[in-house]
Amino acid sequence: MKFIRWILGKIILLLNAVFSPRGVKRSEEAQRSIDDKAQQYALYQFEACPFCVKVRRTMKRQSVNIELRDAKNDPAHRTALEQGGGRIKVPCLRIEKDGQTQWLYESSDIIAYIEKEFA
Ligand SMILES: N[C@@H](CCC(=O)N[C@@H](CS)C(=O)NCC(=O)O)C(=O)O
Repeated sequence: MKFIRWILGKIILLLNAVFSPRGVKRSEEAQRSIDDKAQQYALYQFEACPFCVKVRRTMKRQSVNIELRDAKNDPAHRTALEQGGGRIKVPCLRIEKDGQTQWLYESSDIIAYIEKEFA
């Protein structure tokens, strides 16, 4: 079972690399402003999780460079996700806004959020 999951993960990563979406092109200034805004966010994720791949593809499409935090292999990020968000489930978007921290789970909610904030 673990081996099948590993193989599936590799296939997902390969397909994602081959069919990588194109990012939207902005002026340098507009992209700088998006990059500044993206610093308020961090995406807790597993590299080969299909739901995380879906979110990363949206980020790529929107040319949004949100920091990725590996919650599978990095114990500090894993603990931060568990303590801050309340559970180990990925993807989870950490949002730091107006001095408040919010943890958004569910890939479809994260995608809708990114599209609304950055499109
Ligand atoms: N409905 C969720 C499903 C997310 C999900 O099942 N994520 C798996 C990884 S692919 C997970 O976090 N499992 C917990 C674990 O493996 O510890 C979504 O769309 O975000």
